[in-house]
Amino acid sequence: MSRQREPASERESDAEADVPPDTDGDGDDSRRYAPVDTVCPSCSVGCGLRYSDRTGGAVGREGAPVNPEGRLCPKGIEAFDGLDENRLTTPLVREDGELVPASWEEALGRVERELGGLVDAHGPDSLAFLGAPRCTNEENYLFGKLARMLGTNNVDNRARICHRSAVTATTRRFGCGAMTNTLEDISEADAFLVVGSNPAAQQPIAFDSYVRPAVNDGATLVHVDPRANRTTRAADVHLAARPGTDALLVNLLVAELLELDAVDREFVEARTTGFEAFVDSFEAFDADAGAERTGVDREKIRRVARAIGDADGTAVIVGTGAEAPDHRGTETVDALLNLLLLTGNVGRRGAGMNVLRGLNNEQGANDVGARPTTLPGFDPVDDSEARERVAAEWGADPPTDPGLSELEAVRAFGDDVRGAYVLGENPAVTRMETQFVARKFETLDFLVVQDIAPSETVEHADVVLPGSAWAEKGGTVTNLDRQVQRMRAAASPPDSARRDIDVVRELGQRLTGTTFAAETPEGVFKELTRVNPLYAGMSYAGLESGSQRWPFPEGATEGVGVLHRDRFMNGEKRAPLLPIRETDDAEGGETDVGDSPSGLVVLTRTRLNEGRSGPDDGDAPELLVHPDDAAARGIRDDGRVVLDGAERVDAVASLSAEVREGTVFLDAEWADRLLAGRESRTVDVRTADPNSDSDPKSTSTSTSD
Ligand SMILES: Nc1nc2c(c(=O)[nH]1)N[C@H]1C(S)=C(S)[C@@H](COP(=O)(O)OP(=O)(O)OC[C@H]3O[C@@H](n4cnc5c(=O)[nH]c(N)nc54)[C@H](O)[C@@H]3O)O[C@H]1N2
Ligand SMILES: Nc1nc2c(c(=O)[nH]1)N[C@H]1C(S)=C(S)[C@@H](COP(=O)(O)OP(=O)(O)OC[C@H]3O[C@@H](n4cnc5c(=O)[nH]c(N)nc54)[C@H](O)[C@@H]3O)O[C@H]1N2
Ligand code: SF4
Ligand SMILES: [Mo]
Repeated sequence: MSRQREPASERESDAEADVPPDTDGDGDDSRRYAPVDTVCPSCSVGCGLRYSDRTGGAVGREGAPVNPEGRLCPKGIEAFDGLDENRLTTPLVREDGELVPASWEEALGRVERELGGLVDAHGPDSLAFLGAPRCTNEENYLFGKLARMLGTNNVDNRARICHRSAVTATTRRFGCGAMTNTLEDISEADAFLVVGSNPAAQQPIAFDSYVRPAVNDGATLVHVDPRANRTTRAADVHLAARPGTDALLVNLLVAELLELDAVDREFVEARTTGFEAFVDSFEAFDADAGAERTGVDREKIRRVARAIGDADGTAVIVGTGAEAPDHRGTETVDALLNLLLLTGNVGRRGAGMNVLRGLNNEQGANDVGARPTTLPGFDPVDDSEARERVAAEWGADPPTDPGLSELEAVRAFGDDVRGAYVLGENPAVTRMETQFVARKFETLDFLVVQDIAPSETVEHADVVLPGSAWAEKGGTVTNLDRQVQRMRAAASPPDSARRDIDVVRELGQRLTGTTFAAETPEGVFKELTRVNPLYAGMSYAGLESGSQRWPFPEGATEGVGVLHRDRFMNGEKRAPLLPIRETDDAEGGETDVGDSPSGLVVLTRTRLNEGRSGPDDGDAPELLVHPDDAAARGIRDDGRVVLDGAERVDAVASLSAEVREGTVFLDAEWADRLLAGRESRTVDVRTADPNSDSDPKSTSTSTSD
């Protein structure tokens, strides 16, 4: 599929507003934003918004694709707040160990020399490109193109980590890891099975506009989470399974569904393989023992199975809590896919596997190829047709061997990887051991970081390039249900900061010696539609007043809502049902609980980027403890406690039945310190109160679900 390049004269202007600070000259130097139609940068839901002079903040846009009523959550309303604070406004280069201001020419020249020098001396795989789920499709596309034109597939983005199991398992079985359905159609579900996800708090407009109304209309909401939270409050049933037993819990549901004969035979016949072996694998399944291990009453599990059996459509929603703590297993999601296939809840409205992604352009960064194993459009890096497609466009063959993932790349710093280009992410903060990561960054020969604000990663940089915040750039972003929308610049970057896309383009030109990229985001998007078949039929004109959803083939008038309708995205008619021994963690699996007599499983939530407070604040964090666990340890409400994990953390106890017994909840900044580099989430928890009278015998066996 080769199409003519657009003649230069036909390149549309992007109509991007360049709004200088203090346009009205009233001496108030707080920045003004143009009221252009753009997209909320704060989560993957992708609500439409614009700046309002009246409110001095963001307001929703009526008729926007995701939030047509113009609703925004508090985080969206604050999207423009603080954009000027703490900005990087001039390039920095390291001189005698210190980062000092430099000209763009000096900074870019150094990046060109250093990265180019590493390629010459050690080959292109000595470089890693890390970025950027907060940046646009166009920026991520060019970032991946730069890596590959230089000869390496070492390009990744770290938002892949937060939904790794879900995306991996769904891709393996259905050929595509994206949300199988759309927000709009899942509102037709009769049952929602929400596992390890708190959408009422984390994707509030999606939840309030598409899930809550269905529940108010009578759909059953089942929340599987060891901690009760905002989503639980809207739920009909809360299954607080012990951490580590989610797959077992889902298998218990499947066993009940088999017993109820709630199998969609027609679907199973037409669209699955392995049914007999699947059923056989449940023969020796001991449901009573299983229920016991999950800590959930079997009758409650039966009730949920009946609701799913009776439902016309069941939609599964998963979040970061469904991820394997070791970032490797896929048991929970595989068990959920079995449940969906068995009940015929795939390829139709009001159903499906709905992975609610996190950051605003997490989906898009992956779609356009900021991944070590796939080219734009998810074709493997060794797929000959996809390779030809990009080679025709780039004038260079992409490398065939898969690259390193972000975690692998960081581990290889100082060894195989000598230089890195980090765009809009902060990989120095990870769940790996902090000192280890810091040491790794220091072993790099050269690190360039393009960011808008100082960060832990910037501290290690040799060159810092000040980029543009979301409100200062144009381009497209792709939301959690595959809708591509236009982000429009409402201001220009402050001082000598530059638009991210311009910086990547210039480095591309310098390092590849080619024109590298079109001059406008629109030109780059046009190129992207030629290399990514999922975006083939899209255009800025088509996106003008709304969204276009992938897959959007060339010549189509609209995108596809429900995936896998007649065939799975891998071209197969059928997907495998996986026998229980491949998904079950009942044997040999761990519940985490009981590793040590005083051990409790630490639950946390995604590190919130708003109001980031941390261990430096001096205040001890709050630890939610179940009253029974507290009694067993002599821990009092408001009493001081000590947690011994990778590091020691001192906290103040708050007794609450919100957490199930055997677990405690702690905010991520502290949980990270406890769990850094460990595979187990279990830590010792003890009172720091010298007068406490611990009575281990008072532990009760009741559960909080
Ligand atoms: N306001 C705000 N919204 C955000 C973000 C933000 O920073 N602020 N971040 C965005 C990002 S990047 C992401 S990835 C998403 C995250 O969205 P979610 O994944 O919905 O967010 P979490 O609060 O981390 O919820 C995970 C849930 O899993 C539960 N959990 C923990 N362990 C287990 C377990 O073993 N089994 C089960 N069943 N549940 C478990 C936790 O108790 C918690 O309720 O949110 C996005 N939305
Ligand atoms: N320890 C620990 N690690 C985690 C998590 C956790 O809870 N704890 N959460 C995980 C999850 S769910 C996620 S999604 C990831 C998030 O991982 P990151 O995306 O690395 O997280 P942030 O801290 O938001 O870092 C984003 C960086 O990009 C910069 N930035 C923002 N917008 C732009 C832009 O438009 N252009 C440029 N050039 N820079 C920009 C910000 O200033 C910031 O330094 O972290 C994962 N890792
Ligand atoms: S739900 Fe997400 S996209 Fe919508 S306003 Fe809130 S933070 Fe922004
Ligand atoms: Mo995330």
